[in-house]
Formats: sequence, structure tokens, C-alpha cells
Amino acid sequence: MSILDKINSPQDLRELSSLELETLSSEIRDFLVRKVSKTGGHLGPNLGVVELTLAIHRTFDSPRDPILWDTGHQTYVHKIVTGRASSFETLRQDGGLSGYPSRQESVHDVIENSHASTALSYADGIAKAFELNGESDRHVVAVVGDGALTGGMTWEAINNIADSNNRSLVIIVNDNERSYSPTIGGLANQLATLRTTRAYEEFLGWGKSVLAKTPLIGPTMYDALHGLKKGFKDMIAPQGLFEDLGLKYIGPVDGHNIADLEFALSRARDFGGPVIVHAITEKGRGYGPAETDEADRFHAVGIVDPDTGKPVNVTGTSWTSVFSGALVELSDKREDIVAITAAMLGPTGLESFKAKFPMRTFDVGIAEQHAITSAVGMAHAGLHPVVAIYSTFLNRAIDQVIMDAALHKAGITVVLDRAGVTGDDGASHNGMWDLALLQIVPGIEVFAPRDSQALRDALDYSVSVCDHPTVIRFPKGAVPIDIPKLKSVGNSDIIFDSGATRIAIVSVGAMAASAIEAAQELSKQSIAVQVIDLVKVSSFDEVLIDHLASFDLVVSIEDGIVTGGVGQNLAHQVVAANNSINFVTLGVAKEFLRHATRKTLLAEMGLDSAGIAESVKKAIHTSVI
Ligand SMILES: Cc1ncc(C[n+]2csc(CCOP(=O)(O)OP(=O)(O)O)c2C)c(N)n1
Repeated sequence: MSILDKINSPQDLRELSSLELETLSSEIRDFLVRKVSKTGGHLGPNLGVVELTLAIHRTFDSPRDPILWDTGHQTYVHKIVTGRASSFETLRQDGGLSGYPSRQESVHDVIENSHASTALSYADGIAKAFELNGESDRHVVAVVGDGALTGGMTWEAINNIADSNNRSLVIIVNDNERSYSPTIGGLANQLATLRTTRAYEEFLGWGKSVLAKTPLIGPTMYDALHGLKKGFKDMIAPQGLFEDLGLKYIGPVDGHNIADLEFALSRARDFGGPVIVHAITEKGRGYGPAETDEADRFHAVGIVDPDTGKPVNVTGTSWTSVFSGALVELSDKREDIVAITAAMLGPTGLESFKAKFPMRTFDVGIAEQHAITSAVGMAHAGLHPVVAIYSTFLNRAIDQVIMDAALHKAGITVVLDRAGVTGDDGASHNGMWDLALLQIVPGIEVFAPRDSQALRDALDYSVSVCDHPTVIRFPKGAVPIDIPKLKSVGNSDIIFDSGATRIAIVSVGAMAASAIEAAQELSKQSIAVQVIDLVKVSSFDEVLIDHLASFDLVVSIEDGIVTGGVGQNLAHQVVAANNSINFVTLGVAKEFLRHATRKTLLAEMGLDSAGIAESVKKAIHTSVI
């Protein structure tokens, strides 16, 4: 029986010797590689926090001491040691383990995060409540990556946490020098300074080994040395930013040495106020293919061969790569085009742009709000910025889109990848809010391309606009083969027409393929339908409205939230033109979706071809056709 087989709760960790802990660490790494290679998931970050997680659970008393993980993707080891190892076959599968913390799964999961940089705010709140409740013997632990530390919310929280107090809040900076790619910016430089200044730590190490062996006076002297005032510490190693803010700083600590970690963490735990413990870890540690992967150290992988780390299923051309190629092509001819990423250069397809135009590429850190407003600044000064982010993270920056970009009529292009239902990553990663949120922004133009040609056209147009913001959104995965236009109606395209009909299906972006399939199926059943791809999904021209108003039944389909979405906005205008029309809006329900594949979820919500055909047939019965 392996040691791992005997671990069912953090309590089981406390009985292990240091040798057993070492063995357990390598067993966990093997386990992670074996399991995650089968399901896909955040392999690299979790390989990097094995020892850190063990040390945390041995030092603190979870769940009495809540442990919060920012961003939440590095909780696999935490899941393993809190009794969930046997469920790892089901990671990110329908009905299985979530890829993020989940309160439904365990009392050890306190928050359900995955949008970065929130943990310190939760921690601040919990610590304040503990204080008011008189629970001064409880500690709050927040583990924050150096990447998550670049997000604005983190600093709003630190500003509050550092306000001198006795609340026991331990911030562990899990510094692996990487977000996906290397973390950039002034803060990353600050961490690098702390990381490389080891003199202080070595001095303390000497104190620990020599003085601790000196009976009676030794330990006391060591404590005294350790508690020396900031001025002296700064002479040996600059504590810089953190201590200037009023936070005790411990570190840097080797994040793969459990004894050192426990030493630092127990000091932090017993300090009686907010403390930062700076742990140095290696993303992807112990797994060759991850350690040597320059791009992102296997930050997130699909299904891979565990021996080589190579993807098992290679899908077709992705939406991301179509965007990537088109942007480089346009930017060859236009020197004013610049690209902005919020710490996701690779996943948003900007790597090739950066390779060609390094000076025109800006990685702003996990800072979507700043990305938008900074882009507006660039537009003001004559550039055309293209901000590439995931749809779900636009939620963070919606105020900036409204007040900074739209109100200022700024010529910026926002490109939303992973739009619509993404599925496996669960509730928070679905890009299902963008369409509804953008409906309310004055003067913005939003495009939802149905195929690669439409994406190229939308980008071509968007970078030519200099007096208002434009947005282009597309889903995760492979682009379908191009779907030709039969005829235009205003800005929109008729993409299927089975002859004279009183029924129209209006489709948004990537739903076009399913809409056409549904129409083909309906035609076979002698129900004639016209399918119209809106192309532009923000404001609708009169030609389109008049055209749609001429039908008896219109069914709209989008993979965004139906409430306040494209369909409802369109219906409002079409019904105003013809109040006897039956306009049915199909879209994602206003609920947080469980994790499952995009295909499963869309089918369940009636948003696949069968569901659309079914809705059309049902609506025929209630329409005057
Ligand atoms: C608001 C937001 N923007 C972008 C992301 C995408 N994202 C997930 S993890 C990550 C990098 C995190 O780096 P770090 O905090 O250092 O953790 P590590 O993976 O290195 O352990 C990013 C950018 C996110 N989760 N949330």
C-alpha cells in the first residue's frame, strides 16, 4: 500500500515522518500525471504546489482555519489530501470532481473561485468576522500566485489587510515566476529582488542551526534575532514593498522543502497579525515534459500521453489560430495596430503577434480592467489596440467598456475568445454573459462570426473603426467549414432557405451550423425555414427588422444568457414592427451551469440542432401559420 492510499484527511499527514512526506510528494506527482493526462486539467500549477499544500495542511487546521486558493486551479493536491483522491478519474467530467474548489465537494473548500485575484478579499472579510465573533484562535490562509498578485483586487485587499491589526491572516505568495508565461511588471521585478536576495534567509538559517543547538539561551536568542526590527533586516535583505505597506514578510522560502515551509508557516501562524510568506516554487516540477515546456509549463493541458506530454486528440484549426493569423496579416500593413493581453498571450493567440511585433505587444498582467482603459489611452494617442481576452473575464471590465471605451468613443477592438458555453471548467468559465452585457452599451458594435471568413471580415472592419469600440466574440475549439451566404439582408446573411416560408431561424455566431442542421431536418419534415445569421449582434438595421417582421414565426438562437440577450433585444424591435409575430428566444438559462461538455450542456438546454428543430415545431402550434 502506498502512503498516498492511506491519506484520507489532513490529520493523516500530521503523523508522517519527513522521509514519508518526501515519498508522498513523489507519489502525488505520479498520481497527478497519471490522472490529469487522462482528463485534461491544470497539471503544471498543481505539480508545483505539492510540498506547499502538504506543509499548509500540516501547519493549519482546515476547515477550522479556512484555506483559500487564488486562482483556485491549483487545488488538486488540496483535493487529494482532503479525501478526494479516489474521484480523480472523474475530474472535470459531468457529475465528477470540479477543476476548481467546490463547496459541494468538501468542507475544506471555502470559496468557489477561478477568476483570479479574489482570495485576499475573501480572506480579509473572514478575518474581520473572526475578530468580531471573538474567534481569535482561528487563522485565515490565502495562497496567491505571483500571477494572481498582478490583479487589482489583490491590491485593494492588501491595502485593507495591511491596516495595522491583530487579525491572523497568512498570505502565502506561491511564486513560480509565471502566470501562463513569465509574470511581468514592476511587481514581478519586486518579487525577483526578494527572491534573489537570499542573504537574510541564509543568515537566519545559520541562526537556526547554530543557536537552536545552544541550550537555554540559544532558542531565545534565535527568536530575538528573528524578530529584529525592519531597519536591520533591510540592511541585509530589502523587505521592500510588503513591509513598507505594514505587512510582516517572511521569505523567500524554498517551496519544495517541507521542513523549511513548515518553519516559516508556523512562525506566520503564531505571529498574531497579517503576514506574507514568500514561497518559491517551480511550475510543472518533477514532470519532464512540463518542466521543459517554455510556453506555459503545462499550465492547462488537454488529454495527453503521460510519457511524452503530447496531446492525444489533435483537433482542427481553432478559432484562436484564425484570429491569430488574421491579426498578424493586418498588422503587417498597419503600424498603428497594437495587441494587449491580460496574462494570456498563448491562450488568446497573441504569441505569433508578439514574435513579429514585440514592441507592439503589451502583457498587462491579470488586469482586464486596466487592459481596456489603457487601450482607450492608446487609441486617444493614435494607436488601434486589439485587446484579446476570454469572454468570461470581460465581466471584470464591463464598467471600463461602458464608461472608458464607449463613452469616450474610443476606437479599440476587443476580441473575446472562449465565448458561449465552454463547459468543462464549470460555472465561472462559461462566456455566457458577454452578449447580454454588451447589449446595453451605447455606440458599441459587436460581431459574432459564424466561421473563419466571417471572423476575418469582422477583424478587418473592426480595426478600421476609430470612433467607437468594437467587439468580436467566438467560441472555444475548432472552426467549422465556411458557411456561404446566399443573400444579404442589411448587415445580416441568409445562410439557408428552403423556399417560400413563414418561419425564420435567427442564429448568433457559432450557432449557425446547428441552426442549418435544424432547418435541414425541418425541411425533411416538410417545414420550410429560412436561416439568417445576424453577423452583427449589437444593433440591428431597419432592413433586417422589416425582413424579420414579415414572418409569422421567428426563433432566435444564441449560446449566451437568454435574459437580456441578443434574441430578446431583437424581438423587442421586431415585435414593435409586427405585433402579431410569434418570436421565440432560445439561449442559455439564467443559472450557473454545472461542469460538463459544451455538447452535453447545449443539448440539455435545447440549443443543439435537435432542440432547435423541436422548439420550432412546438412554436408552430402556437403561431398563426
Ligand atoms: C480575472 C482572470 N483573468 C485571467 C485568468 C486566467 N488565468 C488563470 S490562471 C492564470 C495565471 C495564474 O498565475 P499564478 O497566479 O501565478 O498561478 P500559477 O498558475 O502560476 O500557479 C491566468 C491568467 C483568470 N483566472 N482570472
